[in-house]
Amino acid sequence: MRLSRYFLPTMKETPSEAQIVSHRYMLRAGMIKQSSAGIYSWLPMGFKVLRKLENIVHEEQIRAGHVPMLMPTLQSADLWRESGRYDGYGEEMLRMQDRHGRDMLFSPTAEEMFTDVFRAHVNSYKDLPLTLYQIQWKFRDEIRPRFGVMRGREFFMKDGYNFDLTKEDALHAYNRHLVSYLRTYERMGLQAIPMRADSGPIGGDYTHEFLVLAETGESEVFYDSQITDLKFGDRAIDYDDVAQCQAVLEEFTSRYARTDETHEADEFAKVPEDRQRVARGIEVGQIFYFGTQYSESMGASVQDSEGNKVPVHMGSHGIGVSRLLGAIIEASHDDKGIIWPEGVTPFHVGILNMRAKDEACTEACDALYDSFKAIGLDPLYDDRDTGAGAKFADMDLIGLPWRITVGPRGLKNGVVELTCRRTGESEEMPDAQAVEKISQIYAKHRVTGL
Ligand code: 5CA
Repeated sequence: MRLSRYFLPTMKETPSEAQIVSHRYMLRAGMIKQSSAGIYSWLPMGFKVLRKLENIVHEEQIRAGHVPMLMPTLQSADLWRESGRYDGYGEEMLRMQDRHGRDMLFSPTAEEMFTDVFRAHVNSYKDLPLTLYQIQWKFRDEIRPRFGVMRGREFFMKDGYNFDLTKEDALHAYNRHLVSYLRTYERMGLQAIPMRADSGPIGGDYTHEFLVLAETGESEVFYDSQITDLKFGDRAIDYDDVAQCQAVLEEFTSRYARTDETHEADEFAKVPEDRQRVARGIEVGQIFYFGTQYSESMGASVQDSEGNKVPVHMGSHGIGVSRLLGAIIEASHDDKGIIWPEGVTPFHVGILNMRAKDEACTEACDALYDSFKAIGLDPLYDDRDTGAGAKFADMDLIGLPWRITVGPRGLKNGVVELTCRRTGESEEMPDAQAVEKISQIYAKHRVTGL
């Protein structure tokens, strides 16, 4: 993309309404614009990162054997009356009526909707196990929407629902989700720690939240510092392998890690004192096993191998996709702007033309731009005829991990400058070598989506 043809409305001034750094940088980098409290327009670069996160989530869910689909955002209240949650959900549910006076609502989550599809089409244990999911907008009329996309009213969420014959199978689905989430967050350059949590209005006994440590996090967390040494890495996982998924779950959840809702001081005291940590975290996902709570109230059952009708065991599993943008920025920035991890960066590399009026510079930049496009990478070429200061400031603010600066002096010596956003280190090299280096860096960060 050439910046002169893109829409990237960056701002120098810090917007006064933004209290935390991710919100400030998302506004300043022209990624979002508030439309009303807790509701945002996604400007092109914000939308681009949101799509990347969505695609990573799809890839990892499909890898785990889960099946994508899409539900409506507006749902009939009758379904929610069946499960008994219509009255119980409270003021967070946005309710409305259609022209015929029928009660409708904007989906805050979708247990009822998925259970309804399941019961309409699945009758036999032979169709199990089954995990269906969607990535769709949700609405919760939060009493205090704040921190930009972190606590919005409208937000983008992946929600998955497993249907299993037995509790044992459903717990395997739970473990499978935990494993796939660990992989997902790591690909986004994040460390998200599974912590034992409270189930809230979704219900259920087994639940973990995934927390990204950050000073601005809304939850207080208590954990054993050994947990932060765990890496999922490149390990090969067979998601059908019950023992392997169980082993990963145990590895990542056996040490003390709780949110304030489930914290127990005497249990925490058993962690060696030098490893006890109290910090803050951002909840970027949650998994639940809730048994037959919804399948019983809504009549979602299958015939087992002996012909008996039994309610299915279910769980639901969510990732806050739009919240993740904020969480990633909270975890990765400096005082000049965002520092995108390679796996989620909106553009792979920035090309800075230091003298747009110089023919040699423009030719060299055009050639670099074409080379990156030819190998399937996505460069952002700052071809604007503006001062160098403004170009550097914008590039630092939007935080592409790599930048190539092309100036007349370097070109005379046959070199361009390659700079790493994170370390600030620069290296001069011929343009072909810079392209090769960037290509290698991104070889393991390709995202395809569905
Ligand atoms: N039905 C279950 C799992 S699919 C569910 O709704 N879980 S949840 O309530 O924990 O939401 C899933 C994730 O959505 C949360 O972990 C959080 O990352 C994100 N989320 C929840 N509320 C908001 C909000 N107001 N703004 C942004 N993200 C949110």
